[in-house]
Amino acid sequence: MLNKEVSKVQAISPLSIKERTGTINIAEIISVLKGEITGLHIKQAFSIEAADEITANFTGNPGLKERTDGVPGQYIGASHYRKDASTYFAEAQEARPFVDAVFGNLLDPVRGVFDGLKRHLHSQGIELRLAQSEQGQANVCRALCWSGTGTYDLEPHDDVAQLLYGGNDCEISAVANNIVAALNFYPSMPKEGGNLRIWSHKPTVADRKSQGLETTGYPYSTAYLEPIPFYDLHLKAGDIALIDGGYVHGVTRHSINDKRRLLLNCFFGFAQPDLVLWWT
Ligand SMILES: O=C(O)CCC(=O)C(=O)O
Ligand SMILES: [Fe+2]
Repeated sequence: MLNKEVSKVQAISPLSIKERTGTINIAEIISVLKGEITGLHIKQAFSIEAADEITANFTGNPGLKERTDGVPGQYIGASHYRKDASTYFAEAQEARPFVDAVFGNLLDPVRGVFDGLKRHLHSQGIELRLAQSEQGQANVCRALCWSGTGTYDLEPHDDVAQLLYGGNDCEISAVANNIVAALNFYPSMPKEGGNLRIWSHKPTVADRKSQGLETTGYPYSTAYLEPIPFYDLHLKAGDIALIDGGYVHGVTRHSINDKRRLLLNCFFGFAQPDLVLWWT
């Protein structure tokens, strides 16, 4: 007999994927924020020289830490996942010099997207800013290497549930009512595997509850995802992926003997009709 938790039919939400080579543009970013594009993959979006320098700066960074929150990986920066606002913002503040050091003397390409989007939204009467609290301000990005040892480097999850963990004292929790855009830059990628897999499913609060993932959105089981179609973004160093983080997504396994899989990640979305917040 089927397990009660996975016996109901998961709603299929169609994916709208766009893949091309070039430079990311503001219209596409807005399309993701509006829910018109689920996954945007820009190939060769930033230079290999910048990618290599970021990778070298990550490897030698004194702020590089092992994650201890149940998600296997190494990181520089702060993750709000499973943290209250004061802990998250204090950690972000502390990690700032190390995040800056990831870019060294480079023009920071993540900051470039932030600045471009900020200018555009400003002209529409919408403010874009880093999320903040009395303890400090979010960083523009965090740098991460996943180290899962099962089927996935990073288990299937959504990026919305985690906004509800810290309660309402955190201003980013309001974004959970809207689209949470996840912006990823890939400075180093293995030859095989490490795909960003997006499932055709955007879990509701009730879906998450049925899986016991109300405030984490991590990890969705193989049984739960089994009937759902998915699409893999095959990423290379220098690529950018921008996805609707409300859809279940994860990272396929890559060989340990291959190159490091390094990403720079951040999230943004509407907290109010005239306010877009950005955090990590
Ligand atoms: O590593 C990736 O490609 C995806 C990262 C991700 O989903 C996350 O940080 O929430
Ligand atoms: Fe994610």
